[in-house]
Amino acid sequence: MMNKRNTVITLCAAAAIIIALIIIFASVADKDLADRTPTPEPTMIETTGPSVEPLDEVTPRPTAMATVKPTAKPTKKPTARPTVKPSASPAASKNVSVKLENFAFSPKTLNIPLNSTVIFTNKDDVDHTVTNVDGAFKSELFGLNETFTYKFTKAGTYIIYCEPHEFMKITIIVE
Ligand SMILES: [Cu+2]
Repeated sequence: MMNKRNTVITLCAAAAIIIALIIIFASVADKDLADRTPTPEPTMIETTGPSVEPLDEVTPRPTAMATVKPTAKPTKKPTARPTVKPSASPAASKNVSVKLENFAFSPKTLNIPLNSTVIFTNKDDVDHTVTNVDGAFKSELFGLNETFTYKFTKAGTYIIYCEPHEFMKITIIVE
């Protein structure tokens, strides 16, 4: 029993010594690491310093990319829209000539943009009228080389005839 107790005590003491040595070594190692780290730290700071700056440079880059994208988009949109609109609006209104000749409208069908003006000219030595079936407009009888002018301010299909000669017809489509 005494031998076993002594062995246990010896083992415990040895373990305690070993633990103490480990602690001492660990603390020394920590001190060594702590002593060593300060020396690399300045070099690390120098290395991390420049590496931090690129990080700052990286962060503005996305902002720069974002600033470039919005600037590009608005520039494209205004350029495209004005180009389409002016080309469409000037073509919107125009003056078109229609003849009443040989007891017939010429042409017999006509497509015109909204707000266009049509000038009807009588080329017969017989009086004609320009009369809309729906009553939107109606001319008086007018003779050779006389004209009747009407501006189409509403879109739609206009069927027009001559009152004395109902077979004279023209269809005008206003878009
Ligand atoms: Cu007529």
